[in-house]
Amino acid sequence: MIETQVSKGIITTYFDKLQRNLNLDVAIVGGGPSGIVAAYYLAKAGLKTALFDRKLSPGGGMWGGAMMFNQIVIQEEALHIVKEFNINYQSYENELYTIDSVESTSALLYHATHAGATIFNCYSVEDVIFKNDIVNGVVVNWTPVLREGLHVDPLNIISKCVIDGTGHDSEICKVVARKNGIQLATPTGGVIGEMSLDVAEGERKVVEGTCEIYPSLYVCGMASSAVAGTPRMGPIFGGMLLSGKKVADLIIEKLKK
Ligand code: 48F
Repeated sequence: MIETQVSKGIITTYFDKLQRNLNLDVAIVGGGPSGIVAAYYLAKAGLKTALFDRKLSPGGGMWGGAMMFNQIVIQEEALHIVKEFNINYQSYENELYTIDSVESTSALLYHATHAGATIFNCYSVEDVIFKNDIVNGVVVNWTPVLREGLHVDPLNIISKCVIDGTGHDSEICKVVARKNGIQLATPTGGVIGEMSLDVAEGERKVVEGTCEIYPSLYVCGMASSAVAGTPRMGPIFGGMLLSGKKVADLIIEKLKK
């Protein structure tokens, strides 16, 4: 019966995929621009990478441009990433470029999965696994379970490194700080905070904010800015793309040693 075949095709291949991703090199929490770019470069480097996003449609704040005007502005420094993802772009002014938010979000998602990263949508990361004070994985549950407040236990995903790409809420950093009774500080030099401060001061400079904020926990995108407690950045995305590539580079260097 074709009906049974279709159901079986979905169920068996989905659970194969889930089983293959129970032990990872890198678990990325959050499918905004920074997390998806990180997923692409990590998978391209041959690392076993999965990205978890609580929404049905990953992409974070990218789909809507700003105020749902679906155009995105990026700085020239990030143009090589736009080209790598084969996204059309237009030169605007002052070394700024514009891209279509729908084209670019779908391009990021397509190239990340095509490079070998697995994206799990409708997954919320609700906790972090530690082994000997080192972050060693994430605890996931269905977003609808959490939304409904159902009493259903989550599942564990073991991972050598975890990336917090949850945007302004920096949810994973908050969990790690709370569980350890500590405050997560930015590294000396304050690179993380500069990302938003520069824009707040009206400059067009772009900073690729990221770091290993706790052993084996990395932070990228707006989460890194939020951890630093700096003002919210305007809707300009070059830093998000560069931050995703930079966090991938840091992890590739660490894991490939
Ligand atoms: O906020 P978001 O787009 O992350 P980003 O990569 O980019 C920020 C820009 O979009 C924009 C900006 C640029 O100037 O300021 O805001 O830093 O995407 C974060 C994603 O994380 C998901 C959420 O659904 C969103 O798609 N997310 C947040 N918390 C969790 C999560 C969680 N606990 N588990 C799974 N996904």
